[in-house]
Amino acid sequence: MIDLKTYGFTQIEAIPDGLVPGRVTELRRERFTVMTGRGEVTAVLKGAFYHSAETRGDFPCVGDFVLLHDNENGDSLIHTVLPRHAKFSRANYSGHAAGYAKTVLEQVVATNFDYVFIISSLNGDFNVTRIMRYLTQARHSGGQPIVILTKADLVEDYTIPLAEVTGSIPDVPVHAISSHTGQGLNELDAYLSPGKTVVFLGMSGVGKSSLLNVLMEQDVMKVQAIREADSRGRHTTTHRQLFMLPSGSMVIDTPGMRELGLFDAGEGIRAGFADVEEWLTQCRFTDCRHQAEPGCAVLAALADGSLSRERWERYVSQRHENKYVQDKTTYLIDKRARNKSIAMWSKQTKKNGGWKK
Ligand SMILES: Nc1nc2c(ncn2[C@@H]2O[C@H](COP(=O)(O)OP(=O)(O)OP(=O)(O)O)[C@@H](O)[C@H]2O)c(=O)[nH]1
Ligand SMILES: [Mg+2]
Ligand SMILES: [Zn+2]
Repeated sequence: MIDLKTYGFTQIEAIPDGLVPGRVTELRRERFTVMTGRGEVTAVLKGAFYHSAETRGDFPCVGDFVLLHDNENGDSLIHTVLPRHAKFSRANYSGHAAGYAKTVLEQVVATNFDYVFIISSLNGDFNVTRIMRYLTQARHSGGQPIVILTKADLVEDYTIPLAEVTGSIPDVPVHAISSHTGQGLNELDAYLSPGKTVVFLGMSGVGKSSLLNVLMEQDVMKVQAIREADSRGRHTTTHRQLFMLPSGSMVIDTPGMRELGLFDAGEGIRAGFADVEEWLTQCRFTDCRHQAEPGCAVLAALADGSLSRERWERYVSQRHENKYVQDKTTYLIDKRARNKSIAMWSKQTKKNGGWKK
């Protein structure tokens, strides 16, 4: 018997008859692996799920605690997703045409974690703006963001890029490590205590699975050399999976993202750029566009150097992207709600005397 408490499960009030609790440990296309009291089982979604979920975000995801109809002779059926205490989402653009997305859907990457490791390599592809985008998305995920700079063995002096990151985000812990030499790994012990879950996020090739393998003390995930020409990864990991470390904490490894699209990031932006938003409140006009308006506090702060241009530009571009995504977001509306709105609409048109030609 497996004690689900070791997987971070906290007893819920009453589990309905015929259902058992579990934690989703793996997701490949429509197939789930779920850790239950009798070990790992494979599972699919109960059909009703597709009709009652209001948005894609309600579908189960790696890290979720679920209730399922256990089936000892085949696939079990996932019946309910229990409330989440943490969730990391990204924007999933579809229908790209000449740089425009037709629609944006929420893609939930992982749930119910305690820490978000924003993993970035110190080698050729090092980029603080990108780290800050991940950070914006992680700030209101419900987990604590931690920045992990990998491959410290590849750079002559890692303290320079380290100082650049800590200077840009003074409120977030940053660690420089090497999975190859073991440097800095002991600094991570503080996060890896029993029952805690950490999600690994970052571009392909930054060394997420390499770090997982070191922490697991065995190779559980494939790793692959990055491309010589541009230091980019080869998208080696293709599915999300939760692992139980020997320390009793859990890691969710994820596939590297080509780009992280901000999704519903308003609060994360406000939290990460509170200083910038403070200047905004001091402009003379409430509808100031901070371009040439008299009494603009932002222009004044930029001019006297109390606000750096780089920081202002990062803020403006994240705000702009978040607004764009908000405007394009569509939700999969469940059929009942859609039918109801069609019924209401036809009642309305009848009352108005039908279609006016
Ligand atoms: N020198 C050095 N190389 C590293 C380190 N960590 C990872 N690498 C190398 O970086 C390459 C990519 O590592 P992976 O662990 O596959 O990267 P990943 O982030 O899991 O990539 P995806 O699965 O594609 O998202 C491999 O060649 C690793 O050996 C490190 O600390 N030092
Ligand atoms: Mg990987
Ligand atoms: Zn202004």
